[in-house]
Amino acid sequence: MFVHSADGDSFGYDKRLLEEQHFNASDTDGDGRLNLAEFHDFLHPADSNNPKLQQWLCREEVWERDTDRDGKVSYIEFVNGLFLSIRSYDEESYGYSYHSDDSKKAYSEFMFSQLDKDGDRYLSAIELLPIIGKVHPSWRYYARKQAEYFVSQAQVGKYGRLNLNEMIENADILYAAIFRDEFF
Ligand SMILES: [Ca+2]
Ligand SMILES: [Ca+2]
Ligand SMILES: [Ca+2]
Repeated sequence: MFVHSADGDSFGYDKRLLEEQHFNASDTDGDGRLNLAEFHDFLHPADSNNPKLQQWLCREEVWERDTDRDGKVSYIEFVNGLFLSIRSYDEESYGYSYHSDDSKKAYSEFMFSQLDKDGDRYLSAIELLPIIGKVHPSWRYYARKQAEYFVSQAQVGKYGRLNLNEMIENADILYAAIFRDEFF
């Protein structure tokens, strides 16, 4: 249960406060400094198993998506931002796609109502926890996308594997896959 402050903002929307929370969530032993493991988590919160960092990612997500700055994510803010991220993740990961605008709308409304656990028609940070992994996919997701891209472009690895010669022969495509902006 999260305590709401007087202005209805349960997490704080000051960017500086958010940065402080990022640091504190990463500092698991609470000594005010980040050791190597904590610093790694700080830089890559989506790859961390630290529940405080997962919660922090949700707070940051609300901050990013809350365009009218009322501290919560409305259905409109959800559809125009988060839903698009989740959709592209589902389409790429599961080949799931939508056949009409009506089915998109129905699915977005369904997903919103599933996430809105307290039924207030807004999404709070804690309500984003179930989908935060899709919004911020881990490095494993990007690594798989890079590998798929390389294999599709190089048209090698007949048996689903690459040998060293194929990698060397297609080095330009390999580096293009690694440095393509769309993966990051
Ligand atoms: Ca520490
Ligand atoms: Ca809002
Ligand atoms: Ca809610």
